[in-house]
Amino acid sequence: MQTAVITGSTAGIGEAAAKLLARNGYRLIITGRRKDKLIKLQQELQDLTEVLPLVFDIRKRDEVDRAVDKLTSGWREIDVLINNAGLAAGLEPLHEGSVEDWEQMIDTNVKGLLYITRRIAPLMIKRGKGHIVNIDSIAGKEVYENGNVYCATKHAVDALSKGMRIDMLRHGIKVSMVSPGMAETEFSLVRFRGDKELAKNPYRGVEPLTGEDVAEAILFVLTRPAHVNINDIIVTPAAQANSFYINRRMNKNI
Ligand code: NDP
Ligand code: 8X3
Repeated sequence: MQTAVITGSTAGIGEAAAKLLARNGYRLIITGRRKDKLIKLQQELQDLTEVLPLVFDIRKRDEVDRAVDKLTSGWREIDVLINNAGLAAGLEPLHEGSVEDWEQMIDTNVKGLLYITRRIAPLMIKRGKGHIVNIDSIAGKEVYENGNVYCATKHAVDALSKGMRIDMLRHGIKVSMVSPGMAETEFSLVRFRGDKELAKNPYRGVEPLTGEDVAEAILFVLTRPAHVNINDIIVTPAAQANSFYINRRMNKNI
């Protein structure tokens, strides 16, 4: 049985990935700040697999270190790390942006990813095997208006994934990316600070991806034969060509 760590498992893509991996026989370490959500997910999945919830804020290096230090020897045998925790905060032109939002995005999407990878990659290297899957975005491939800092953090995830793949090569650790387009999760609600009306805007006239759609791509990446590595999967709704072109009339139900 393989053990997978999924950061940001309390909602959206991470939660869907936890459910799909549990159904596919993975043992799970689920993480996030919201303890109640992690406990609920653990209870939901406990008949399928063993689940260890770890509550920490990925922006806080000491919390990440403490969580990894506390793992018992069995749980330190980690086969898969899914670096998923992340967010966009705000959608403003750079000169009107909030410095607090920038710091939150950089601290979570870039520094948080680095903190946890720095602790888990050596455990994989010691065992001579492992697979790191970084959740990037189409925002990590192209920059769109007002996306400035979020896009920069996702471009950083793209660059870090490429760098990690090179550094891990000699250790037999695979490094992949899954790069989604528009997925309806808590993402927009977080970006627009809980404003439900604004949060619906991006999905107007479109059938977006679900967390489950992205989880399917993650599972595909994880289940390739040992000699195959998927470097990146860019997955968008059928109605989205890229960050700029969206067919808002394609969803006939709207
Ligand atoms: P959600 O808001 O639904 O989920 C985000 C997850 O990240 C939550 O579990 C949240 O947990 C966790 N998280 C956020 N901040 C922290 C923190 N400081 N410490 C620990 N955990 C944190 O969003 P998605 O599922 O959509 O996003 C997941 C990833 O997918 C992100 O990296 C995002 O950039 C990427 N992505 C999303 C797309 C979309 O359209 N939805 C498209 C492309 C990429 P908690 O709040 O409990 O801490
Ligand atoms: C999330 C997708 O297009 O809102 O990474 O930036 S987008």
